[in-house]
Amino acid sequence: MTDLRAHPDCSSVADALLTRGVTRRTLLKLCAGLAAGLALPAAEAATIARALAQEPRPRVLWLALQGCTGCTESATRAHEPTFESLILESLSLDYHTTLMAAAGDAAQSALREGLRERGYVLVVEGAVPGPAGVCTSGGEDDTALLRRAAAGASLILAVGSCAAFGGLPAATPNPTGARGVADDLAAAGLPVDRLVNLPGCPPLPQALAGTLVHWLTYRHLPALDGARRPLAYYGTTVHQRCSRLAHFRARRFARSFDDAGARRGWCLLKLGCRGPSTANTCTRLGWNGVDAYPMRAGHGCIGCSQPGFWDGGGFYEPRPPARGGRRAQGLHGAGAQRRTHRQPRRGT
Ligand code: FSX
Ligand code: SF4
Ligand code: F3S
Repeated sequence: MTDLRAHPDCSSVADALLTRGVTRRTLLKLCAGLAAGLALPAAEAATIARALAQEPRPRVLWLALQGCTGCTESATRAHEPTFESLILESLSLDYHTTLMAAAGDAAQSALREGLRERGYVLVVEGAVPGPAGVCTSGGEDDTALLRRAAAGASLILAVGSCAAFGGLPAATPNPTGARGVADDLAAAGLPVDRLVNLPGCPPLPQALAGTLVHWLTYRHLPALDGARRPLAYYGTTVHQRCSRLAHFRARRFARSFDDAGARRGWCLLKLGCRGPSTANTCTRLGWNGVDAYPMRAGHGCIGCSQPGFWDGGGFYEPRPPARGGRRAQGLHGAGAQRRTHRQPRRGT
């Protein structure tokens, strides 16, 4: 794991990347990739490159609430760094309970220091506990800490389905009263206008790196949907670019995971695939730097980025009859965690 602490000699993200061995040529290529991922015109790659070279590295405070740390693992790709992980490591990551070397009083002091000056990026991983005292860090209630930290943030990223919508910790019977950041801030009467949800269990690192870079470049949030997810990454369903889509359209469905149809790459809808109702970018950008996603590996999408994940029913049950639109649905607010998945119109 690369050292994630601030490098005082590197003033910009580009400086930090160059220090880590990324060449200028590669940097420009990668900015083009980020612009494409953000669905921006190709010419915007130069704007992004300029911002990465000129803007000071943003200070990032990363709170780990009720989660499994899979979001951190996915973002940092500890065993094989990607460009996205290098971007994240090139920020000034001032506090991260899992990754920082400091512990105990030194960690608490880093948090205090980080919170002192407003304007940082607050990344939240994991669901927010409901009743006070359910989870604490350094003696402080996690929910109180989140609200205090949110007050001074210029940008709040709820990373992962747990932080965005409650996710696994909010699954029935939800013993900790877990909920997403938006629901918690709204319940406390705090604004959510600086919040972006990046759901997925875990989310794609490209969505995290791209959203951060967008903010660094333009100093405003990317276009969001009603669930505060960036449209660039969550504006379409994984179904719309699935390698099995032609079979879906031809109504060729595998009936078991080891039948001849499954071996020929037929559609997994009848085996419970939730791709048609799941907003995410897995089939567009791919996992692990390659064109990899669950349906390519022979398993249906389990809807890991949707509100209501995990309580939306068994993963291997065919979904209810078709209704709903091309886009996956998603809302933040009290109803989101109970929302189930919808099916597409025929032929989408
Ligand atoms: Fe949740 Fe993050 Fe799933 Fe895990 O901590 S989104 S359980 S991958 O890692 O919060
Ligand atoms: Fe792919 Fe699932 Fe859509 Fe079939 S239903 S095309 S397997 S995403
Ligand atoms: Fe999750 Fe479905 Fe992508 S299960 S990883 S949203 S294909």
